[in-house]
Amino acid sequence: MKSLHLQIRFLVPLLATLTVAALLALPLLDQMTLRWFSRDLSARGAMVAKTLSLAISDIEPGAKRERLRALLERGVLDERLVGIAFCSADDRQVLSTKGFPDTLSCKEARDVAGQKDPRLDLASGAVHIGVFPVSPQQADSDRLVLLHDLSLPDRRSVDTRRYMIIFITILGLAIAGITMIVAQISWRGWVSGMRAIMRGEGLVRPLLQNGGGPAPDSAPPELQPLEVEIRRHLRELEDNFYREHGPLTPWDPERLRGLLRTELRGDQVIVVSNREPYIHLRGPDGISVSRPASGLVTAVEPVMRACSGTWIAHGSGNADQEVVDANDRVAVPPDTQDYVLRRIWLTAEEEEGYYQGFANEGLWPLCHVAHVRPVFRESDWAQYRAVNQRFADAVVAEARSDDPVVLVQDYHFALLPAMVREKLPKATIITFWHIPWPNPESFGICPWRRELLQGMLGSTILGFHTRFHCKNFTETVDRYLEARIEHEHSTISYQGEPTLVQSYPISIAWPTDDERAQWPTPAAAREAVFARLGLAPDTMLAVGVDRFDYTKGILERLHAVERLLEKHPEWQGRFVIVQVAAPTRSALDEYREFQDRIQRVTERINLRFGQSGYKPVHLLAEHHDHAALMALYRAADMCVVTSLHDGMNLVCKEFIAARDDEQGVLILSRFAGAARELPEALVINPYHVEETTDALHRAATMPPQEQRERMASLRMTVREFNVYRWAGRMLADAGQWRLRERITRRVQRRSREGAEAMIP
Ligand code: GDG
Repeated sequence: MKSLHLQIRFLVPLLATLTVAALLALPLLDQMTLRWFSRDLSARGAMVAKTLSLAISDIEPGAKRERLRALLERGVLDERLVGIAFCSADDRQVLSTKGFPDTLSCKEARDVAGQKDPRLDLASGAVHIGVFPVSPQQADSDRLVLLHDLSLPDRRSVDTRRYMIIFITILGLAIAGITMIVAQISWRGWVSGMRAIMRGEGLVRPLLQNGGGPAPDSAPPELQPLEVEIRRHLRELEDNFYREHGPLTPWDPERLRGLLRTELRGDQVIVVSNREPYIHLRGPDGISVSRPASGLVTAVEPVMRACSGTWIAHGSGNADQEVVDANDRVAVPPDTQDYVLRRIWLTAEEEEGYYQGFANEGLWPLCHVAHVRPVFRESDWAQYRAVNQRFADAVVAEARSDDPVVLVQDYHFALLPAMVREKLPKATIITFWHIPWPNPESFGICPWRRELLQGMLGSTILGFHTRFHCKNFTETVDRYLEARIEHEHSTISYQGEPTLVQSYPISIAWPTDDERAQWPTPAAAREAVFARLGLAPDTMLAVGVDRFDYTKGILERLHAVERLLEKHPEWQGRFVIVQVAAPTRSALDEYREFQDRIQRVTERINLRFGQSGYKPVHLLAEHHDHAALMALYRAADMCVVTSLHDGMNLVCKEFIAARDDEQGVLILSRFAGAARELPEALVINPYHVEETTDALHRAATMPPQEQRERMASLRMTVREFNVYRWAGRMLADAGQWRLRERITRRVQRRSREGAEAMIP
């Protein structure tokens, strides 16, 4: 019914258009028909006149008048001729036939005949007048005037008009009928096509199937552009919804706690790391608490807050011993006391050998392959083994059951998993390697490569940031140990004990609404930062936040800034990079030399491009508190991460989380694990100074709308792939593993009991 209504609405204008066209066309058609007839009559008249002229020339002069009359009377026997007159050269009528009107003179006839339409309306009807010379060769020839009846053409014209109206009406009705049928069919197709699209059939189905041919039930071709358009709009709506609301079941502390309650049944969680999450320091005003600059701490702390376990770490603060209890424990964080920090004390020799020596001079450069030679000393290795054992003993001492969940953090404890496994065979040991894992050849230069691999394979689960690192590790084991590798299940079985090797990209805790409420607005942050650093209001501000480490690509970053000022002089006086370089490992020569070098390069660039009140590089080589970092992130126009090699890099994720105004550009090294998750950043090769320079320029000139698009997308990723997901996925895998272990043990026990019962 609805479609009929629609079609009538469509047909009425169509019929109206046809009627108007017919009304306009008919007079034209009339005129045209009459013109044809007129031309036809002229030709016909000429022929009759010629015949008569020949006959007239044969008449003898004596019999002329009578013979002429008889000739003309014979001529008018033709039904279409009304009358004929014979006129002399001086327009005198010599004689005329009966039908020739008396009122029509030769002169008038000649005048009418000379017109375009030689038509004359008489009382008896309309006539066509033709005037023809009897002897065309003579200038003063006598003339014949022929009057043709025009009623016939008029009648024909009326007939033509009637036929035309009938024809146009039939044509109109036929067009309308066909249109109705086609419209009916297309309308049904459209409606069903649109319904299919709205149901999502045309949207979720792949458009191409079977080697590139269209999907058999894809939308009809005329609907495909519409389908593409609807698909795009729906995707945009979906994206906006997703951006605003996040995933339907987001990973947050509550979900993580739920997982610990259900999948791990509240089992004890013990974290082991070198760096402690809180450092107690004695200063002139008494004891204060500080948070170290460490990606590991940034990531693991929120997880511990959620699961209330025990964190075992090296007590490195000068007031640490003063605040612990008799078992070297202290509840942290100071305000909420969510979990227990168990501190391990290291002697100066232990710290030097295990931490500075083997871990930081050996394993750190070994795994980063950042063109700094690893140093391996026998004495460092001995300390490394001893300290790993001390921490392993502490884990055993802290365990309240024989099967705790132990989270081992980083390259400082490669040997610890096997050591704990020896004492607590049923423990679930999850080791997470926060730094990259190199290829087998690079790792092979370590004299104790086999021992390190054996130690790590004491883990139940071994996690890296990226699949690429997992692959490198598996290949390294394949190269140096006798182990069974099952690529399909991502497991390595060494001496009959399986280890799951998986990638778990680490992240940050997404800021809560309460946290965000404490933040200054970007404008206020900018004002404060600009005032503190004495920057001009039109400054284009880039920030870098790193530990002062040679792997972070700080030198390459400075070279790119220098090149930018050379290549684009318009930025001189306006482009500023603020580089936070938190002091780290300064006891090591390699670090001291690197840090000195950065100081020198900074001074050189500032000397070269600085002006009164302007220096392009602000190197802040000191530890900043969290609020100061937030202010910088929010004040900046761009954040620059140029690591030469980085397991993940959390600074880029912190910058993204800080930009709830969806402004600011992230420049990110492709050698940071984060680059695999954050392609909307400007991804660069930090070794290529020109490329980084161009990225700085592009970031500085990027329109706000593009910044918004990129930042919104980055924020969506970091919010969803947060640190609770990182921990949750590892703990969920651990939970499944424990379930399988329990079932296997039950099955084995029952079959053993069954076998014993069989013995008489
Ligand atoms: C390792 C891997 C991986 C820096 N300066 C200050 C400060 N920081 C904080 C940052 C950030 C953290 O330190 C650095 O994290 P990164 O991830 O960049 O780097 P690493 O410390 O090298 O961490 C790395 C990480 O482990 C986690 O697995 O991503 O690839 O190398 O959170 O904000 N914090 C404070 N003051 C500073 O001056 N408070």
